[in-house]
Amino acid sequence: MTRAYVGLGANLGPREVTLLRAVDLLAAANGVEVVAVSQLRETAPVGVVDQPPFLNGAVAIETSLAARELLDVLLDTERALGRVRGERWGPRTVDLDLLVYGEEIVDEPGLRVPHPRLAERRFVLEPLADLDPALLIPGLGTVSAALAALD
Ligand code: GSY
Repeated sequence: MTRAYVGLGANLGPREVTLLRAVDLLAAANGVEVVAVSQLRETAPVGVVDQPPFLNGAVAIETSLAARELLDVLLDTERALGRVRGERWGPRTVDLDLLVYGEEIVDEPGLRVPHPRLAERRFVLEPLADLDPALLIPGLGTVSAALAALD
């Protein structure tokens, strides 16, 4: 079993309902056990700023799936919740990002773990800190140190 962390985000539709439904769908997936869910926080959009505010959080899971299989579960879950891929940095009904997968560093087409922009994103680091501030992000250090570096 591997401990993994998944980022949750939404800025269209009933954001909280959608994110809680995403957590339920992940919990129901084969090979996935949800261990803990962070607070959900409203955050100002980063990148393309002319879009609605996001609701962001993160979930800790234990999984028997390989990283690529887990990514497929995340993509299936997004589709089940009605996500249609539009503009790359644009608004979305739901976004599930594989942030951390155990101690593994993966750099393959379509799958980079830890998530490449994790260290720059307070909306990702704060939920991870809710779950485990001492979490060691492979190649980066602890979540709490990454957050302190943003201050
Ligand atoms: O990368 C995920 C989508 N996204 C977000 C987000 O989830 N939260 C905030 N605050 N800004 C964002 N910009 C993008 S793109």
